[in-house]
Amino acid sequence: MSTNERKNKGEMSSRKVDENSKNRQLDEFREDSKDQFMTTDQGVRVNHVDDSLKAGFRGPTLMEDFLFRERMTHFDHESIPERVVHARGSGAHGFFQPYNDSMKEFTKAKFLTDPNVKTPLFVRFSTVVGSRGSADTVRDVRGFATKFYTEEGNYDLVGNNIPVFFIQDSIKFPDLVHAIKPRPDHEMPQASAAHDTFWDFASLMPETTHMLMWVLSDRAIPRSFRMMEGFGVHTFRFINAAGKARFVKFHWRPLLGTHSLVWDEAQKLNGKDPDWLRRDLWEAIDMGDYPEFELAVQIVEEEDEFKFNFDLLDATKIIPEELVPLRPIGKMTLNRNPDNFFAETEQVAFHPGNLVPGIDVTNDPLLQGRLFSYVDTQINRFNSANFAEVPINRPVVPVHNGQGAGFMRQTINKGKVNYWPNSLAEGHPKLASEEEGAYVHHQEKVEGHKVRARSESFKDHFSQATLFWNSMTEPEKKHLVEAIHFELGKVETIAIRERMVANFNKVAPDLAQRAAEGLGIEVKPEMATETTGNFAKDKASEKISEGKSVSESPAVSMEIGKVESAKSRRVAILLEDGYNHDEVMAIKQALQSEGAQAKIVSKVFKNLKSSTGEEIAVDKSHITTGSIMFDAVYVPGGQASVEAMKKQGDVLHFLNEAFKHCKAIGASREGIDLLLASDVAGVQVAEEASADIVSDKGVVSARAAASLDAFGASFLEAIKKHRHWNREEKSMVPA
Ligand code: HDE
Repeated sequence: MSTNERKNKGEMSSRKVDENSKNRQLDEFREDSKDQFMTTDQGVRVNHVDDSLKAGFRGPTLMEDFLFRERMTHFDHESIPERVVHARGSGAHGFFQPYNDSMKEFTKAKFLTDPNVKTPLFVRFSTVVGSRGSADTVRDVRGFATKFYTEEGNYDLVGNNIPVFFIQDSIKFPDLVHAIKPRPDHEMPQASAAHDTFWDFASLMPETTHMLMWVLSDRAIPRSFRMMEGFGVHTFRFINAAGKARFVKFHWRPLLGTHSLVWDEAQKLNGKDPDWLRRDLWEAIDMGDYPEFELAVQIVEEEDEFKFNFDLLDATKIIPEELVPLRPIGKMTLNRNPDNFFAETEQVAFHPGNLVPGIDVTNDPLLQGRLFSYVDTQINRFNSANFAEVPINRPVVPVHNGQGAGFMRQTINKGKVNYWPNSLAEGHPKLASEEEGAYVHHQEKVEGHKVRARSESFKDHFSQATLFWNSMTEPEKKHLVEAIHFELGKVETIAIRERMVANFNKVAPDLAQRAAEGLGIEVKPEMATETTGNFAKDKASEKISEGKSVSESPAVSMEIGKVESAKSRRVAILLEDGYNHDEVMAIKQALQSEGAQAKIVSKVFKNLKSSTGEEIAVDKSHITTGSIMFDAVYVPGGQASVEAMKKQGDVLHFLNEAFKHCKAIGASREGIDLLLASDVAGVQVAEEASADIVSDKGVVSARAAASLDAFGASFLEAIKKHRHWNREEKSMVPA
């Protein structure tokens, strides 16, 4: 057996992948300085790094100071260009495991069909518009990109938390991004669409309307990366072992449910903790609250391509789940934080064209453009085609080809042959057949004239925007209208506001009316923009006109069918000296038993003394935190504690703000007096001395507290609901 044959034989068996394959591979590149001497990059030990080498104590620095030069050169070159979009991101490692082999019927992708395989993966969540140092909780689409290190090579699912996109053809992407990014003259505003240029573009491009509805909804201000859905957006293809192809849409569903912040809270968090989402992800994984997402797909037979009243290749459309239900495939668990932000989260390079056998692309013109853009952009970021060799990007299976040169090449390819065909290396590396795992593109008949145009089947830009609006609950509609008031209220050019409202009028007259009311303008339907694009009637457009649709899609609402869970929710317990220890302990335990986190919040950091002499440590002082950093708040009894807090503006503000943001509030015994001293209004509380548990609009109180267990259970029920929007109907308290 020749060396090559031996090597290849070994490699065939080394294509087996397990949950830890990537971690083991990364281990080869990890550096741990514990118990080590400091060295230069050349491995020479260093004795002093506080002074440069000088001619005399006060003399000039010498050119020969290799230590100084090395440190400074390294520092000067420490950054790479940030991503042109999705610059701000947070990463995590994890694995994916199918529930069963039910997908075998549809795809030959092994990592989706073998329930015994745990495929390692890396996820990067991101915002789109802001630069790398921008705040997390801005109103924006979130990126949700997953790199699966499968035994058949890397597969990237580069999705977003919104299932549609702004535009239909990727040639418009540079215009879209220019319009939404800060203005070219003064580079403002950062990380926000609320400015004239974005809405100018949007108002002239009606194809953006459906996506705008999602971006104006609470989906664009997620409570946590762990609580948002993910979507592949485009229609892709599944190919099974027999070569049969079907259309497929990918969905990630968070097991904690899909939940959002409120806008006032999101804006305040930008100041109080601009790393809110990043920190939330990091801390959850650090504490063992591993984020979990279910992967599900919608599958459409090829012969049903024109069964709907929209084009499956149009990325501004969803397939309503009511028409094609989701089929669960398996679960992703994120269980490890990166070791090094730059090496992993910054250097990870995704590409929708990283495909494995069993998954293929479609002719969606938005996807087609992406297939070019991602590699191109990596070359700008890495200045080399060798970015796939960076540890986080390497597949866990062997790589062999003749592509051996370029900046920063790591692999040392042996031998004189780097071309194919060859006889000098006995035809190695050899080509694989489809049976041996080669990627073979799905054969699709394509014919047509060379045209710079779109099918008329892409022409309808409003029906699904209307579907979205019709599927919202009233609180969701209210938030969406308020988002319009904010976003368009920041637009100074009145004609842009008017054009947008006229476009909204095509979505739903009541939406336009409500939007106009907050903007001081009138609905002028004649200002609506005509659909742009060069459309042509073709077979597809004739066929889809008869296709199926729905008038409502409850699945797009975040409120209907909401997952209710207290898991990993953060609850503030407001205390001062003299608090009731039994109550605090009982509620803390009740919260923890359902996976919620309780934190003691007080004026200053110290050990607080209870009315019965016990002590408890303060986790957060008021100056370092705020209600916006919690999901719920609890005020236990204890006369002295409550009396002290009544005099603190911070405490009253905390309660008022939590109330305004519709969060669960719990109060027992004298704790209720603090509620009564605050601006919490329009809800029933247990005022009477004998009152047992009163639960109204998420405010749970118990004066007699006959059973702390029952009180804890009621409070938890309120927390699980996430928000109590019915409170919003009442006049609001200042926060
Ligand atoms: Fe991207 N997009 N995109 N995009 N995209 C990038 O690639 C692009 C689109 C998405 O965490 C860039 O590596 C074009 C849709 C995510 O590293 C760039 C078009 C969807 C990420 C690029 C789109 C996405 C990117 C910038 C229109 C959801 C972050 C840096 C045709 C399905 C990945 C980079 C990460 C990043 C191009 C539209 C998702 C420039 C041309 C639709 C999650 O290549």
